[in-house]
Amino acid sequence: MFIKSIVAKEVRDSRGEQTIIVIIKTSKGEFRTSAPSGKSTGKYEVKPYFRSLKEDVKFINHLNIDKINYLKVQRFEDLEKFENLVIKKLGGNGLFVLEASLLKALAKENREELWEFLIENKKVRFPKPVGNAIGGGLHSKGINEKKPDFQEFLFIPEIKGFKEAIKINNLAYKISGKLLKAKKRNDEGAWETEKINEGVLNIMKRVQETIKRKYNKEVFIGIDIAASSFFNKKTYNYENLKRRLESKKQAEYIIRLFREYDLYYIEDPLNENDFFGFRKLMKEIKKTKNNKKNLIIGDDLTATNPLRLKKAIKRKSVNAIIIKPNQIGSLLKVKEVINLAKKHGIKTIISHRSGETMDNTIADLAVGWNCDFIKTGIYGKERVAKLKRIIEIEKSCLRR
Ligand code: 2PG
Ligand code: MG
Repeated sequence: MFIKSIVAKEVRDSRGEQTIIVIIKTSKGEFRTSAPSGKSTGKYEVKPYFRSLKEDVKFINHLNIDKINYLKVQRFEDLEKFENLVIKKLGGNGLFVLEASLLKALAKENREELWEFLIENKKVRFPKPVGNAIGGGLHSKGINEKKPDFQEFLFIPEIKGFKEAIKINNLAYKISGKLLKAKKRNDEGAWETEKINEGVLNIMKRVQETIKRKYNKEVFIGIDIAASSFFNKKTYNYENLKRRLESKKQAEYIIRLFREYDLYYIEDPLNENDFFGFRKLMKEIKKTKNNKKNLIIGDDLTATNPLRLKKAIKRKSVNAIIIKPNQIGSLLKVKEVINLAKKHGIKTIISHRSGETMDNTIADLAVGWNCDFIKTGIYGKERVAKLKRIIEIEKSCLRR
């Protein structure tokens, strides 16, 4: 592959904040990737930029292209040679967009799409969608100064076929909005509400029942508690519930919700250092006899970092992990985390961030790397861009 130019620029994300885009030009075309940004970012994520966005942009614009072409990067594994040139000078966002654009260019060289270039066993499996329908926490402003403390209320359709599953999530979203009489949406396009935690879960139950009754389809309920965002040294401070819970009580509260609402998916129920608390929840869900494999998921806990996942595996803290490429930056590391998870039977959930762009790279990564789920919103062009991309891939596979 012969690179003609590499250009980095600042662009705005869905929150109107500045982020980075990288465009690589080769004789085969132009390949671009832009980065998302989190609001409930974890302590163990790498910084999005090495010193600042401006400096990452400048560094990329000054890369020595002859030197990069000399490396002869051809396969995914060759990324290592390239990474050595840049890894110490870029933050997670800068590194991710640069590497992703490079991979897209490489894929084209092979006359492949990114997902095809990445896939190893040629057996295409599609992820299941995890759709954020109702919001709270740091992503929401709330209504009349009230909002759920939990950050996301998610629907996960138990249906074959990605396109069909998306239809069910759209229905779940619409019915939720109606039952809540919602008018406003938050950062991720999820409904804003003044209902608090269980109030929202009651609505979700009704949505679930309606979908079963009217459409004869199954949809599971999930939450992202994003517990680190309201944990303060010793206690979980429920501002909206006006309650403080110590760690033990927090775990008990979540276990109660898990039983009462038959929660299938529980993300970051405890703070990002509490590997043993997570383990307690894992033990609890194992005791439950039902026909689904309930998920205890690490996001801030694991931060897409192989070392943190190793720790979580050793302590039996999670059975699923959120994968956000810009939490670590290096796509080699992202792949390493995914491989490690698979080796240990841990489900992988590739995820958007609350601040997004129209970029759909995570859709290709999800299919190419055989992830079990993809978490994005249900509503809003930046979220739908990712869903559409998977539907497009699904369609192209059906045609073959
Ligand atoms: C999360 C994400 C995405 P943020 O916690 O899972 O929904 O939020 O991007 O703000 O970290
Ligand atoms: Mg999360």
